[in-house]
Amino acid sequence: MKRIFPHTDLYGFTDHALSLGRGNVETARALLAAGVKIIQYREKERKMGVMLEECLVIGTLAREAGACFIVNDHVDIALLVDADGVHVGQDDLPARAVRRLLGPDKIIGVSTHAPEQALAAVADGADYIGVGPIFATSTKKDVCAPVGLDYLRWAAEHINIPFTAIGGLSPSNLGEAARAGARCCALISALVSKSDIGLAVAEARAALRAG
Ligand code: 3NM
Repeated sequence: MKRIFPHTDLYGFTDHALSLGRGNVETARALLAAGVKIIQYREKERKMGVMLEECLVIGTLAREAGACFIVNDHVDIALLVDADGVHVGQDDLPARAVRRLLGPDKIIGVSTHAPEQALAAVADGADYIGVGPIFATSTKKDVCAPVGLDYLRWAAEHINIPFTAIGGLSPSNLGEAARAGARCCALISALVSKSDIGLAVAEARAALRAG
């Protein structure tokens, strides 16, 4: 069955190191309970066996909640847990290669930081792209300097597949992102580093609506 990137306002993530001691399953549960409809499992430092176990559980929770589950980088884990898709960065496996492994039905997302990368991702068969980092972030270690709202405006005008704004987004600037054309916004620290994830999701949604 073809998996579809959901029409939704917020894209949530796991990030164990930023989650105030919560486990990734607990974080995912809280995001899903708050009505987040797409979650990406993104872990850079965990053992593969642990990631597989966590993804099995989170994938099941997401399915039960009617949410989409994406695995960062690890095509093998995504296949093993029947995730909805995989997200890759510019230095990971190219989307075309990932497609050969995943087949036609799963979602492939690609991080992009400039118009050429966005156009290349679309040409390579990405189902959605990340557009960022819009603002400064310390969550992604090897990313370029913030690209600002100009690239977001460009994407809103020129990209005809779903895209999600990402990087340094929080309730204080989501209105600006929305006015620049973001319909879906991805937040990591502004959700997982809050003691009450449900409240953080509600505040982010309110800021997006106000924008
Ligand atoms: N990708 P926070 S920025 C995972 O620009 C990621 O591609 C980015 O985390 C990109 O919401 C980023 O805590 C980190 O700033 C976003």
